[in-house]
Amino acid sequence: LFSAVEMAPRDPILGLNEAFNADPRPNKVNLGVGVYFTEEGRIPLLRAVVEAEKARLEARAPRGYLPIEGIAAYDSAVQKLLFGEDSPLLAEGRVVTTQSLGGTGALKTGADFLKRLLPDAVVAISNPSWENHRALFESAGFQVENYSYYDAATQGLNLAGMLADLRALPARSIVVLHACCHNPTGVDLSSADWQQVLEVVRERDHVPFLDIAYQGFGDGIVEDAEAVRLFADSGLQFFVSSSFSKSFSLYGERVGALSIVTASKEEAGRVLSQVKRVIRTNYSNPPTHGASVVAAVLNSPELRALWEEELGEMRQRIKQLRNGMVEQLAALGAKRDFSFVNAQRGMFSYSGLTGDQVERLKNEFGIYAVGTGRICVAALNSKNLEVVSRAIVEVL
Ligand code: PLP
Ligand code: TYF
Repeated sequence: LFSAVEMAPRDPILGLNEAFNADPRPNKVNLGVGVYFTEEGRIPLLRAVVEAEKARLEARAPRGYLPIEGIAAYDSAVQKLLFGEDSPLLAEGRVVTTQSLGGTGALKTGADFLKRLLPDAVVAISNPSWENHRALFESAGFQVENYSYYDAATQGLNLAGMLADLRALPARSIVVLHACCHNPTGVDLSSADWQQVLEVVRERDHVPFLDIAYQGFGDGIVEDAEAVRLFADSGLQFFVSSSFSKSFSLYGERVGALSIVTASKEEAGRVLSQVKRVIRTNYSNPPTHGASVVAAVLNSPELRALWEEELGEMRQRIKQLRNGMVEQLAALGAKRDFSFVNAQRGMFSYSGLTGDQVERLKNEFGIYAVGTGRICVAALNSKNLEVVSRAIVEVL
């Protein structure tokens, strides 16, 4: 049965973790996977999460099956976070939200539903994008293409190329957009850029699929939802996949959501029934713990305030680390100006390091980064910042 099974390639990012864990060098540094680490190098357990978990344990909450679409209080809290408390779309009942297995699960459920709706559509993702975007949509049966995004010459956005590529796609293509904190580049669109993208999407009748996995890591919870709000105001129908893996530091609990903006409450009912069918045939219904914790935090004024404070601390600390890296590299006489790192948003920086340089960082210094030169700034700390900066200067 298995004699002809070929070895599948490793996930380029998760595979790095395995190599890192097997590395015996004590001063090794993992800048590969997108995870936020504290100053002590640990994945934080947020105080708001601890409080909510304590209450949940004390209540001896039963673990029955959830509804297929998940916890109602969770789904509505997600909607408010994405679209805003006063969103007319929510008041009109036009948004369908289902709890999902992380942001990845939301993308897959959305992709499977879209395959039923638009079986021949082309999916377009940014060049570059999170590796799993292509794999997820291909595994749902779509042809996946790239649209221009990153401009290596300016270390910024290639807006003209992006708009031209979106225009050149077949009408009614599915366009996957990183709503904030672009993975892997850290390069985001300005408000004016978003407006232009929206106009092309409208003109070409494309189906926008906004992926927001880092809300609150860029400029703030509301600020980072700007693209979602802009599309919400546009009258278009669109998809949003969202994740609490990073913003609640709940990576392993798999807490995310798929939201679909429809034209009417009646349409929303029909769409929900079909999304539930996709979920039922994949995993039946979602897990209880992570989403009940997130719902408890978002729906309690005290815990919500505590979470916003903790998220704000993570966001500010990443900005300090970006600046720390820029300053260290300059102080060490790096041959290149790294100030672009300060303009990037979220966990990642496309550092401009080549594959060979990344390989040397690993072999000579035990510093792990993605082969594309992506580094996770949120894995730096005051202890490893200088070591990493020295090594970068060394390999440049
Ligand atoms: N989308 C993007 C752009 C991401 O970077 C990630 C990272 O993990 C995800 C989706 C998936 O999120 P999750 O880990 O919640 O599945
Ligand atoms: O890009 C990252 O590092 C995160 C984590 O298959 C991740 O988004 C990476 C690869 C993967 C799943 C999650």
